[in-house]
Amino acid sequence: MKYYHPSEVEPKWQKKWEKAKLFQAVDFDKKRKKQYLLVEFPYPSGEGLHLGHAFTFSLMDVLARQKRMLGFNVLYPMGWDAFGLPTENYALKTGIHPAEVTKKNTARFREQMKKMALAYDWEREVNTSDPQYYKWTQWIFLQLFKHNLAYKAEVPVGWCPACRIVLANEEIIDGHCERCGAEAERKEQSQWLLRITKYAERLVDDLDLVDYPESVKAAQRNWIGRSEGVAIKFGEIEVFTTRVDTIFGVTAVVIAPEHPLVGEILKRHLRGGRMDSSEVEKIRKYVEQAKKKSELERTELAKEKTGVFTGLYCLNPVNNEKVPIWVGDYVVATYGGGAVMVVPAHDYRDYDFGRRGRLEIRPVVKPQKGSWDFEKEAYVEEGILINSGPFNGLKSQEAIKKITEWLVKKKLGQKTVAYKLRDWVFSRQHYWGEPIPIIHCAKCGMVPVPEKDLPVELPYVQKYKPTTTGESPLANIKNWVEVACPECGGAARRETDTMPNWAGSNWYYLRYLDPKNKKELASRKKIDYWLPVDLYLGGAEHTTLHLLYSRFWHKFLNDIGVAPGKEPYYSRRQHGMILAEDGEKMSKSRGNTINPDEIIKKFGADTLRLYLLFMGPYEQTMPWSARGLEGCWRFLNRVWRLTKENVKKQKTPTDLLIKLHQTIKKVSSDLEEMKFNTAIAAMMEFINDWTSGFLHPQEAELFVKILAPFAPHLAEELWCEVLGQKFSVHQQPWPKYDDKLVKEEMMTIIIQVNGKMRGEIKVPSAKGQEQGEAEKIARQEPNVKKYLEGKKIKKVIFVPGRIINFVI
Ligand code: ANZ
Ligand code: ZN
Repeated sequence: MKYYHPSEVEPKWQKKWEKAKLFQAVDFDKKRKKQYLLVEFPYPSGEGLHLGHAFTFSLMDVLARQKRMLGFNVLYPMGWDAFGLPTENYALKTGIHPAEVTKKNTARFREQMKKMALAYDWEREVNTSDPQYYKWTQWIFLQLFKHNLAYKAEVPVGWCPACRIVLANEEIIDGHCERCGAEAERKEQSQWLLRITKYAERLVDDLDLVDYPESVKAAQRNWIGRSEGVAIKFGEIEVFTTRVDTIFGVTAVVIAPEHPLVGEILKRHLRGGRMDSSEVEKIRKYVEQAKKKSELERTELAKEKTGVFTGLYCLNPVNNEKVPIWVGDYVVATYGGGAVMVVPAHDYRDYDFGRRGRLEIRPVVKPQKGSWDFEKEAYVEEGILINSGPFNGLKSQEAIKKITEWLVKKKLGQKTVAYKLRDWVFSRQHYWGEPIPIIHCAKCGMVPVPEKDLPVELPYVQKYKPTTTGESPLANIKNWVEVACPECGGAARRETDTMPNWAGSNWYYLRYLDPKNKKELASRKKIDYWLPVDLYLGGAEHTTLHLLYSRFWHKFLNDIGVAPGKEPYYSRRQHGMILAEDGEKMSKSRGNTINPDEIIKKFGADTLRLYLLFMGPYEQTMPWSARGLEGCWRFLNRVWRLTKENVKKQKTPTDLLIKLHQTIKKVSSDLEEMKFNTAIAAMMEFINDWTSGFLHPQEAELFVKILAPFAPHLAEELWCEVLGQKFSVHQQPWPKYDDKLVKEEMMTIIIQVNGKMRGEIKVPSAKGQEQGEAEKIARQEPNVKKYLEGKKIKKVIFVPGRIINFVI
């Protein structure tokens, strides 16, 4: 064999590993420290494993293997996030049942993962669409329901007319359906909601307990959107402001079209007849139209801030001024009470709203230095108060304190915290999801399905097309929908909505711990042993909500005594994206995708794994390079050849030995920091030195061990077949480097013969200082040897650490 043949070597070891069950995690192992490594589990799409999957899984696989060698009891499990629209859509198109489609797809993924030598503990595989799994997703829902954290309400929801599905906020991208791109509409529909807002504060505060990248924490905080401010009574309207220092500049109060007062105002007008009916009609029309628009259209996408005057006034509590009340759709109904005090001089939105002579622009804060033209633009920074009665001259922060105190004392206001976070719309009107385990009874109302009757299985039917009415397709399945009420035994109907895709992925890290448990979602003892997840690795896209939702569920499960700790994931890291060779995003339509199967076929899985990790720092966006890939292929081949040819049972030259130990040190510390690429670079550098020297078999073994997590097949082949060691290299302890050797610095000494340079040698610093040692090494130098052959040496001049001159 001139070249190493992965197509023969790789399947051979894969089979052996599988048989030997090398990668199982051991519950309750007390001798070793546990290490729970989690990667985001894939959606088993029909396209199979893509390069992005191969990338994440390989990153974690290297860590998992190395941690095992370091003596940890490693749990690195895998499963399938299998519910969701693509499968349902594919099933609708082909007529194959989604469960069948899922089975086929997961089989293919599993196959591909095994080909990549991803060392999972397959005994712990989970599948969110398996009734034995979603039984517990339903169980968690029931607990939420019983704790009043799940409720039904009419809510304005996004609606995709093409997919005929309710869209959650996060599924509407710039006003369009995330999946099909159709323009999203709005409509009111009765939906299940989860009261995540009850956990808003803890979801922010507990970020201090976890090790996430700052950007990830910021995204969590941002989504939750916590603001500290004051709720102030302007007569019967309560407004929320974060800038109470601007209260003397208020020239209107604007309430959201959904504000309860709007209906009241309309009624009052009709009764009192103070306003003529066309004016009243104008208000009614405005309110109706606003309700049709999405929040985005009303706020960020709106060209200008619109509104109508209600004809009524309220009082500004600080100066008893009459303030006109307007209705404006830029005010969000669900935030801060749905009413704002308008300060056109100091807020961009208010400035825009008050422009065109609608409202007076009254400056009440001026910059500390310089002047400002309030007619041209709002001054939104803090500054010094003016036109503010007794508070004139105060700095904004002091004024906020003083005015708040005053309002609180007079009972006209109170400190509050507002959150942007809303309750989570938790129902979908689709077939391929977890049925919500509730029964509607005319007499008893909403009755939870008794726990003994879980799971509520999806009926296995052929017709699961979404209905055009917006109802779930399950509503059409009569013999499934119609049930006896668990409480009164009367005729009742099942809830026909299903859960969103997020549900199953909210808690899968728990089910891995005890995937076959029939009595509980997982045994508490096992959960206590393994949690928290030590490292959670995933992509940077679409993770904000997944993290938020699963943190929420974990906190709830902690509250009801199911799981320990406040947070599920102790640390989180996010990998970057691999771009196509042309620097663009890989996409089927561009035709620039790289298929991992083809790479494996040509170069083997080891080369693919190695290259994915070698491309650059894992958290960066990096373009694929065929040349880089080939470089890794050549590297592995050189390792293969060197292990066969440059290993001898003789003392390894000191400089090579030093280099080896330095490499072990570098790879060890780099892996601790997930610097995969520099670890690989260090190994590449090492084999350059190895090419010009021989390693003792014992030292060659050390190198094979540190290569093992990266190139598991080749390492096993070298370990067992070339070095003749016992299966398996993956059960060896991670090598320790010799500290003395690592610290040993090498120096270069120039060798001269009669003052002319004839060569140079590299020696450990200690030896380079000492004539005897250095001279011995220098005489061995082939070129120098030639000049000294048969000559009589008259004198040796030695300059420690620099020169040896043989005078002949
Ligand atoms: C007066 C004011 C003056 C404001 C000023 C700001 C600057 P954050 O920081 O995002 O929490 N606001 C309050 N409720 C609102 C609602 N339901 N819809 C739209 N806007 C609302 O923003 C808080 C500020 O947003 C509040 O402070 C209020 O405007 C506005 F120079 O009050 B401010
Ligand atoms: Zn009943």
